[in-house]
Amino acid sequence: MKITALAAHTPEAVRAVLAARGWETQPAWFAAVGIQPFVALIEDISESEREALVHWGTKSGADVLTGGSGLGPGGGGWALVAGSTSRIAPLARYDRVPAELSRFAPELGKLLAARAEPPRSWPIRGAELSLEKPVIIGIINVTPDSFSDGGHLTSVAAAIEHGARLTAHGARLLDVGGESTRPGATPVPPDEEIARVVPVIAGLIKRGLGPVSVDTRKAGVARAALDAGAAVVNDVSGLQYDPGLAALLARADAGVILMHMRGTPATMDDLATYAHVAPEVAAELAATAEKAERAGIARERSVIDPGFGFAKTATQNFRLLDELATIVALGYPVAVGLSRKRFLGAATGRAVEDRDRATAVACALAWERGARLFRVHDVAMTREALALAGATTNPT
Ligand code: PMM
Repeated sequence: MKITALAAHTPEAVRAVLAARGWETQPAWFAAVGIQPFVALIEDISESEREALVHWGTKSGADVLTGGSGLGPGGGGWALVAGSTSRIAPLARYDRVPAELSRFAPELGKLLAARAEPPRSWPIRGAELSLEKPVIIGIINVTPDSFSDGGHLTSVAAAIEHGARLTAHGARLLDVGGESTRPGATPVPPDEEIARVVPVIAGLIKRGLGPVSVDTRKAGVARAALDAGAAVVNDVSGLQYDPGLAALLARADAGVILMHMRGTPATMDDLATYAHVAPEVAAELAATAEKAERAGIARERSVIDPGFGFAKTATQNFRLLDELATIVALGYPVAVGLSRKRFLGAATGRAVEDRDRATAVACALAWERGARLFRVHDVAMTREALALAGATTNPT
């Protein structure tokens, strides 16, 4: 006799064992995915729903832990349901569960579907970016502090040259930003922001570089950038800053990055208050993505981003990176902006200009947890880290 404990953090080990023993590709894959653990926290439920869940768990072999008052409008109780995905799956079917539990089916169904069929590509204006391989987004910041040593024309030329370098290093999208969103930064008037980003976007497109994304919270700037040829709008405010942006994006065919933050760069540091950061960021991002869809932005055009460093302490950023799967579970492609951020310095003791190695490692960890898009300054180093991460987690 021989007993081996298999790697269970992905379906791959189980799939390989079954395939080696003659299973067809599809059934081997489905069985392996079914064995993957699924853990769901269900909140605001009633006393009778809690009891029904405990009873269901006993019968179906799932672990169910419950607590809370069971009082209040939504119920106030909670349950943690855990087990292999195939054991939990019947809970997402009206016809397979007692009537008291049918309220959970639609939401659980969405989560299970997202896990079974994660998005494989991202339609942006004029292109479709495959997510089977990491998408590295190269940062081109055209804020004055980035180009303090040059006049305006030199700045534009330097920014375009920089874009050419990032592309040569493997960037699949170039993100042009004209307003600093660092903690405490003051807003830039729209005309000034347009004057900074539009010549660079137009110049990149003219050189055949891109696709190009514009990093802005403002509808006016987004409109000017789209007119200049941008294919993506990256909104760090997640549609909170400018009420006109959602309607503009609904009319355009651009890709959209919806980032999580609370407040504005001026106020966000005081809003880093979470009981449990990943589920709270996930809930707030889900609300943002629904708002986008209600405004008429096609669901498949939205990418979500948990907003590392925005209204989060260093400890919260570490928790969020570790629990990134909670964000990925929402079913949208996930982008991460980890590059050179303060919390990387907190872990490594390195100054901002010496954080590219930490950035590359953090991106590899994020890939392993399901992120697919990576916004970075040093594209070459991150590409190397992600090439390794991709080769390890995507066996061919
Ligand atoms: N971070 C910054 C700016 N834009 N956009 C997205 N989508 N995600 C981010 O994390 C993000 C962003 C701030 O970083 P920088 O000042 O180094 O560009």
